[in-house]
Amino acid sequence: MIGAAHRFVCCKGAIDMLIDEQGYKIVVDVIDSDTCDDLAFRCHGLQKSSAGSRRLLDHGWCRQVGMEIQSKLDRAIDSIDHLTLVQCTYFDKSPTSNWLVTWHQDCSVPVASRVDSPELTGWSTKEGMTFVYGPDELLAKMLAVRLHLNDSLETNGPLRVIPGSHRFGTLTDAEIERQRHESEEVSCIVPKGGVLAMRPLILHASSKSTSTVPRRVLHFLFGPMTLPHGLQWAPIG
Ligand SMILES: O=C(O)CCC(=O)C(=O)O
Repeated sequence: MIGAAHRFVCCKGAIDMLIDEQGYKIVVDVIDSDTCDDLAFRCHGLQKSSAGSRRLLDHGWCRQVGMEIQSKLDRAIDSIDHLTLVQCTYFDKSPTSNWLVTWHQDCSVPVASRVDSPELTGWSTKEGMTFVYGPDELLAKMLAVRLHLNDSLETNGPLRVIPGSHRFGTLTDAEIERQRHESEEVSCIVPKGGVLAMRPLILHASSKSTSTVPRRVLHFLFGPMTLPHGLQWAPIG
């Protein structure tokens, strides 16, 4: 079922309720347009010299933007100041770099090193970083904040979400299929400089762009200060 594109404008209190109940929230006018252009320029330069796009926090300017966004959202998202910045990924979708992602949840978190525990699964290494599937109680506390460096439109492959799907924890493939057919999806239309804050467990997908307008996003991941099972966040910087 396809629902209308939704845009919620934040106000304190309501936003946390939306994130907790719906699993996502759009906040407009977080970063100004010139800064977005500057960030897009920096990211473009990086892509030329590096295939990697998950290691943006290696760069001081990106850490600074992440912290600035965190502080700007402080009044809009009650809980964000209790979280710490753990990763940033750059997504660049355009006519020359066009792609889609099928419905999934973000279950992997970047950690400093492997910990042997029967409760920890899904270990992987990507771009030299160690990832593990976060236990549900950890993933439920995490927040992804996607800064839009361009307008995200219906036509340039916006993120689509199934509101409320984060509340069911990590889903099996069959459960994802069921959610897809039984629940309404929403396109997250976010103007340039705005952010989409979302729980990583919310089911999300995106289609290929059919537009000439690029859709570039810095996807910041925030998590709680302490981790279970002796894990530690991957060092940043
Ligand atoms: O930006 C997109 O379209 C996809 C992002 C995504 O799938 C993710 O963050 O896991």
